Amino acid sequence: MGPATMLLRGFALPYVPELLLAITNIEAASPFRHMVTPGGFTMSVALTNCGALGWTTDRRGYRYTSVDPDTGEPWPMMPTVFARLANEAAAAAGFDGFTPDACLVNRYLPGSRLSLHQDKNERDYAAPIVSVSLGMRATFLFGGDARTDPTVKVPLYHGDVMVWGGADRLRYHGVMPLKDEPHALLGSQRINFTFRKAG
Ligand code: MD3
Ligand code: FE
Repeated sequence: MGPATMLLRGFALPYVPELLLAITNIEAASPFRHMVTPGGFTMSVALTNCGALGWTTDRRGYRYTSVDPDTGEPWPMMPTVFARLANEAAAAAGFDGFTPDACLVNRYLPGSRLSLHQDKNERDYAAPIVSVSLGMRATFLFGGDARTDPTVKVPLYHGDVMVWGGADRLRYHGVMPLKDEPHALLGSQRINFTFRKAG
């Protein structure tokens, strides 16, 4: 894929029960919502966050905040099992000492997609990004450093973990519209956790 990208198939499988329990608690405090981009489009992916910082977007722009703008309360704490999974996956990919302060949780339903973008609202690009996929299969699009660079398609399955860092950290990426192929455990949805060092 890329020189500093590692796909760890099934790495999160032992953590799934704890991850699903944690998600229930997170969404009870900070529900999934469809945010609006600066361009005025409502995202088809629903999202929430846990950790000290959470990613948000509205008409004013993209940013990280310590308070959930919908509830006025801090984002729910990052469960210790989340931080441990992210740290162990990063280490397995060659990034020792990864301590995420933000976890963006994306929920995809059939038809949800994420158009090509870069993740560049984080302060420190030296830290990797760790992403965990649960539920339905998605087709991930991995591009280059320019929006017009060609993309490769990579299927992501329940339990897969991807780690991006170094030279690949600012590559364009996205997710194709989700097909409805119900998953045995999660049904017609896909949940993605993306761990970052944002602050
Ligand atoms: C590749 N999420 O939340 S995995 C995102 O599956 C996001 O929900 C996708 O893109 C998803 O921003 C893709 C995460 C990911 C995150 C950062 C990256 C992939 C990346 C940075 C560089 C290259
Ligand atoms: Fe992204």
